[in-house]
Amino acid sequence: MSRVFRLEPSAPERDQAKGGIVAGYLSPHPPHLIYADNPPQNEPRSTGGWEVLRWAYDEVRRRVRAMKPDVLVVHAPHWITMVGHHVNCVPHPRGLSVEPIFPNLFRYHYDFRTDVELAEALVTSFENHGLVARAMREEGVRVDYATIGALHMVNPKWDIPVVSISANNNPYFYAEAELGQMEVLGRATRKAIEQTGRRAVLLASNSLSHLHFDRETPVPEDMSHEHPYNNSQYRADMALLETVRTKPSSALKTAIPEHIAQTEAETKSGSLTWLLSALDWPATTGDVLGYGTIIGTGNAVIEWRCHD
Ligand code: 2X7
Ligand code: FE2
Repeated sequence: MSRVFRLEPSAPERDQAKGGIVAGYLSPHPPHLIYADNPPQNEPRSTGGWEVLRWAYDEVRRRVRAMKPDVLVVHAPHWITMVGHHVNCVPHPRGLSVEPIFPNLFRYHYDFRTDVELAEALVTSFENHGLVARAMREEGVRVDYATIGALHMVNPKWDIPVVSISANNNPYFYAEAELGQMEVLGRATRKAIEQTGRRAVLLASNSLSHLHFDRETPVPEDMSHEHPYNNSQYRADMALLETVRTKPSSALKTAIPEHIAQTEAETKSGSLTWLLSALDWPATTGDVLGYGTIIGTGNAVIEWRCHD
């Protein structure tokens, strides 16, 4: 019987073996997307809607599957913690997640696995970087719809382990756009991922312009009523996306706070800044896979790849 000895791993094997962040996505979570997707986990049924954004997510699904990551790490603005940054360390979260404003659209039965080793490493790394951090170990704490929304849209099979990080709520209350701490949180995230040798894909679960209509149409997915909240919100989103598409990501260090000031964007919760900092502000442009409004809010699906 012949035996084959290979001294050097092939290039793809080398890439697979090496830990680190592989890619990051701006992955917005409005409940309408899951409602329109009609997965078996969600109770309400729809006739579709918001297709362009959902096609963008189809492309993300293809790309992420091809990357074969060990873990998806998500930062989500609707898991709000008033003190510090919490990391979900529950090994097997299961339950029903309900969107409080749109329970007619989102009643989602979730059941997934946490990468507990990485989750705990994140808590330690956050503390080592001078941040207040907590491991959340309470079984049965309901997982918020922004965490579920991004994760479902990127991986509806839920066959990749997850780590989810809360949004410390202080930026909403105390500052114009106090994003400095999110830079530190991103660096600390990168360090923990490298130390644990994980190949990770990161998800920033944020909409862009965030004003939404206060009346729902009788058929929520009636796209003849869907449009930007107003032209200035739309123009500000386009200005931000133009920067994403044409400039190295470091240009977003000033563009994101400017956009927040113009639109009260959901990125004020810090998810996008956390993502780009974790990726070490790549010198590349972002790949805008789709943009669309949802009950007037602006939403973009964007990929940044990591090249080493
Ligand atoms: O959480 C959201 C959102 N970010 C945008 C639109 C509608 C509902 O929920
Ligand atoms: Fe939201």
